[in-house]
Formats: sequence, C-alpha cells, structure tokens
Amino acid sequence: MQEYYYDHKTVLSLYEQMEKTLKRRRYIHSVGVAGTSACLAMKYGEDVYKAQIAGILHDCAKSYDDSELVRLCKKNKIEISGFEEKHGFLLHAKFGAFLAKETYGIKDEDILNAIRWHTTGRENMSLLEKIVFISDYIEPTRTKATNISEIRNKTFNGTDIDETLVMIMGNTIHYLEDSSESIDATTTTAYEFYKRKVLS
Ligand code: DGI
Ligand code: FE
Ligand code: FE
Repeated sequence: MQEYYYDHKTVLSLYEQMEKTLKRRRYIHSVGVAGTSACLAMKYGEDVYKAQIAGILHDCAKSYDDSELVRLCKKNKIEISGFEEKHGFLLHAKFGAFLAKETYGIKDEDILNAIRWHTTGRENMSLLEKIVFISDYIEPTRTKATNISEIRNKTFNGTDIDETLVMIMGNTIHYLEDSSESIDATTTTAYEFYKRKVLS
C-alpha cells in the first residue's frame, strides 16, 4: 500500500470544506471525531494528520438521503449489496470514501478504508480504521450509551485497543437487536472476529 503524507494545511482546508458542506450538528460531530482520532493516534502510534483527515471526512457523504446514496453509488459504478440497497444509509461510508478520493483528493488507501469501514467495522482492521471507528462512538457529543464512561476509560487507560472495539461492536449489535433492526453480515463477522481475538 503506497503511503502518502499530509500536513496541517491539508487538515485545516478539509475542516473548512466540511464546515461548508455538513449540517451544523454533523460538522460538530466530525470535529469531535477528528480531535478524538488525533488523541488516539498519539496514544496508539498512528500518524496524527491522517487520523484528523479520516476523522473530519468520515461522514462527508452524510448529507445525502438513502435513495440518493443508492442512486449515486450506481451512477459511479460502486458495487452495492442487496442489504445496502435496502439500508441505504450504510452507503454513506462507502460513498464517503469515494467522495474523499474524487472530490477531496485523498489518495491514501488507509484513510479511504477508515472512511469506508467506519459504520460496520470489518475483520483485520488497520490501526487507523480502528481509531476512526472508536472515535465515531466516543467523541464528546456522543453521550447516549450508558457505559460510555467505561468505554472511554478503557480506550485511554487500557493497552489493548481491540477490547474497546469489542465493547462498541457489542453495544451496537445489542442496540440493533433491541430495535428489531436487521444486521449486516459485515457487522456480525467483525464482532465475532474481535471477540475471539480478545479472548484468545
Ligand atoms: O454516521 P454516524 O451516525 O456518525 O455513525 P455510523 O456511521 O456508525 O452509523 C451508526 C448507525 O449505523 C447506528 O445507528 C447503527 C447503524 N448500523 C451499524 N451497523 C449496522 C447498522 N444498522 C443496521 N441496520 N445494520 C447494521 O449492520
Ligand atoms: Fe457515519
Ligand atoms: Fe459519524
């Protein structure tokens, strides 16, 4: 995988573009994810600028509704599963990665993957993918989960980042089950993968 290097100028320019593009609440969330991703990059040893870029861009396709996302993916020849066609909001991750590349000029595959997999997670995630996935759940304005303090505490004071992944994925799956929502196979597979990994 070819690595690209970014600086604070790119980061600031993307903040400015997202401020114009996203609704206020979504922008504040994205600023939270970028900041939290920067902190986790410092703790776990990832490139801080990449973490900020992936964080600020992760929801860049969130302004489109479900049917628009399906249409835009088809128009741009992005493959979509039957599940994604029915649950179009999941495509804000996939189409977000497309926009990050085509509209915002990000070439680094690891950043694009972190955006691509931020909603479901997947098996064998890179450190950057984990950082964005976790930051999306624990950034300052995300306060709904009853065990949010425990998750934040484990993330910043623990040593195994996969333990946090398991807690978040478990929460999400239980929440979806309680709401009688159907769950994408990628979400379940990722959870089973990291549960097994943490226990072994
Ligand atoms: O875009 P955000 O709101 O910041 O966060 P996100 O991209 O992680 O999306 C969160 C939502 O996605 C949350 O309500 C749970 C849902 N989700 C994650 N995996 C699945 C899912 N929803 C369904 N139906 N199936 C899944 O597998
Ligand atoms: Fe999202
Ligand atoms: Fe988000």
